[in-house]
Amino acid sequence: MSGYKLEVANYTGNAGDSIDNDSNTYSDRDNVSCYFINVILSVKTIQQKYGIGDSFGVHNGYKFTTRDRDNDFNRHNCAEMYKGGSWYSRCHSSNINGKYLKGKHSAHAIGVNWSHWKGYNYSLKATQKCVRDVADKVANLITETTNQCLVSSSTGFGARPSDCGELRKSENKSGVYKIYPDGTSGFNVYCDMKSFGGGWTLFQRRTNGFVGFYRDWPSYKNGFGNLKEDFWLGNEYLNKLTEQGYYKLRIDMWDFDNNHRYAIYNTFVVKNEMSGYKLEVTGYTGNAGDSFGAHNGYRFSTRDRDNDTYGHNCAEMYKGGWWYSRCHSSNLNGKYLKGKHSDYANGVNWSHWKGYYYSLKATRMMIRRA
Ligand SMILES: [Ca+2]
Repeated sequence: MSGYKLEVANYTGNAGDSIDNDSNTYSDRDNVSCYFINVILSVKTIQQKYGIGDSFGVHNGYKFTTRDRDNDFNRHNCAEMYKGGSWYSRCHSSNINGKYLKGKHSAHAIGVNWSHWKGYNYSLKATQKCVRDVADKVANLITETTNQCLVSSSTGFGARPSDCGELRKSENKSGVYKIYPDGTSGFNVYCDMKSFGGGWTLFQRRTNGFVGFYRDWPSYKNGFGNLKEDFWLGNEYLNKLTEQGYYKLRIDMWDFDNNHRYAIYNTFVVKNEMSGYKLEVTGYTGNAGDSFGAHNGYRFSTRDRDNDTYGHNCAEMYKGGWWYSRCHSSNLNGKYLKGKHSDYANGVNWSHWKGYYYSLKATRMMIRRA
């Protein structure tokens, strides 16, 4: 038994034919088939009607998961978390068997979502009666189950949130909170509950230069500074956070004239220490220019640990800890030089916006589940 493993390719059209055949297997008595047909009809309808982005292809190769059969690649049960049945991975970019929430919804990714079109907080309206019927049935079933389990599950979530996004279900004030990513006994982070929808877990902030960032490997590993002011959360924590699910990265920057620019990356992972806290970052959008994407695939370097691909030690040359290559297009952990500086590339630099001779006034790096 493959667990109804999904094989899709080439989302522009090839999926259609095999989907038609499968749709004949629909049976009201068989829940799995119900899920199956619902997904298939929805995908087809959505793609044909709107010609929208491929939020389904990434599910290719994964097994089908339901609330009572966890076949996904997340430590938790994606079906349970996102209230559907699907070929969840870790967990989803589309959730068309999610709850039928009729448009905008506040809880993350539990609706009939198609992330590349409407994001994770908009539940689609099904266009075919058959789909709608199945969706309603699933929704009813889940509502019943949720009601039965309400006490234990809500207590569980509130007590051990895996990140600031989950914590936002019970807290709406920005500040320092303890979170419990997978495989940890918990640690403190700063949560931004206001900006851009809130639920952001901060891992870097520069505002005034009082905290020095020219530090060694253990400092960058375990973090330093003050979570309420300037700090680096720590590569170890960053690894634990970003490996427990899909995260996007948001970077905000300000210059000394109080201009603001930002960069968002749709995927962001920091691998473990064995890998050198290797960076995976892709999918830039924003108005600051892409000065971080070029660091994708590189390991972290500090003044005492040269993991870069340059002949000399970039961290030592440019006075920071970063995912240096040969060496950088951004250096947000560089020296706090307050605007224009004469030494090349050793400030808090973001080359695509301010070049290599301007050190930014403030920066903030934060993550939220994608
Ligand atoms: Ca080197």
